[in-house]
Amino acid sequence: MTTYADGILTEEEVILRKTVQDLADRELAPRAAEYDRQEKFPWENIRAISDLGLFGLTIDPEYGGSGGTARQLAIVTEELSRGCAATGTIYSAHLSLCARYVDSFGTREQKARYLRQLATGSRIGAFALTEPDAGSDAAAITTKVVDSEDGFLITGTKGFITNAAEAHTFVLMATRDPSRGSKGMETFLVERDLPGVSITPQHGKLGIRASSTCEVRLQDVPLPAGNRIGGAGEGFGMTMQVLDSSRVAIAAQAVGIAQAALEAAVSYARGRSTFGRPLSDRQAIRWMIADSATQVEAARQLTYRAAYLQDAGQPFAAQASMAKLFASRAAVECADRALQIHGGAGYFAPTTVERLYRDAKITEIYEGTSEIQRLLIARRLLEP
Ligand code: COS
Repeated sequence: MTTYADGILTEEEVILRKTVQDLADRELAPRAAEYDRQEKFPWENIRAISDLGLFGLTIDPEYGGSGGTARQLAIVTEELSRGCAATGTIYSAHLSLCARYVDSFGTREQKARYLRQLATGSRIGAFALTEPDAGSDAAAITTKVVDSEDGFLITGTKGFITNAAEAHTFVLMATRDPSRGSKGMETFLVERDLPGVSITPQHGKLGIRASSTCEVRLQDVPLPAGNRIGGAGEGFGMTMQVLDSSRVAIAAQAVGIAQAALEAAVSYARGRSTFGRPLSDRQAIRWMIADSATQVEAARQLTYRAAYLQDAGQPFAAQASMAKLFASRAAVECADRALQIHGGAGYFAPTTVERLYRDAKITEIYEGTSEIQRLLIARRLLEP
């Protein structure tokens, strides 16, 4: 049933999408309910993604990646998320936050040391910015870095860190001096087995339950001098740039969830009869499906547009925010309509629509809430 904008994709992109679509239908979607129920990290999915070489999709070929584009990343993230949104989250934190950071701003030595294993998926990556008292206000972090004899010592607490329970490589932000706000921020590569690192899973998420989310505590964690990415005071700008590009991937994740909801709605409407006629004959149901299909298509085009600008080396941050803002709302509304069409049958687990309804919400929250996206879009217009 899938109706994608084939006209604007290259032949290579159509093949890529078909490959990941098959993986999602064959492996990810059938396993999604059980992983969700058990809150279990989907290692089988991780291996399957690794076997296809997708963990290195956008990583520089010099370091074992495929050098793919932002649009290819959007295509893959959408399809993975259509099958299993939690897997889309894991993939995105690994590739579009952690690996992208090292790829964009790391030294040759850092890239050689970390990117190869990230590209194969033999090591999972995480991105540790958020803290209990610093979410939307990213410059308010208090995790502290001080110089040591041969490098740095880091102390503080990070919260809501995706992949932390399984990750080896953390891109982590700390501050020299919290009173300096964005100007004090620095970025580090932290390995999980360093002394002073402790990781505590945070259970009970509404959705994307197969992805792990953890608190990461650091107590005088020693880092060699070579583990800082960029210079003193450069952390905030680099982090904002990585978030700009990763928001395109989250928009794509939302498109995948919305598409899955649309497909579930169509399938149920065709198969279910009430008052002697299929649901799909009812105008009320048709309008819901038409609205969802239109939102999915518009969200996908906004996402492709942001990715296109990124790939063309043009400013794309506002378009990334628009894509995330619109696509995340589309995911929530499409999941809501799909559940409404299913009625009571969709209100119980394990049904796809019940899971999608829960999974969709996070896309309006993480990597910048919808309120932060609006703030960023308005800033571009009002404070050029
Ligand atoms: N690219 C490059 N540099 C950027 C930038 C970007 N996208 N955005 C900001 N900067 C620079 C600014 O140019 C400014 O530099 P100067 O001090 O040299 O002028 C500096 O960074 C501070 O920027 P700003 O004043 O905009 O910072 P604010 O604290 O006002 O606002 C927002 C920052 C709200 C945009 C930021 O905190 C944000 O994105 N929050 C959401 C965080 C988020 O997504 N968290 C989720 C984490 S992952 S689940």
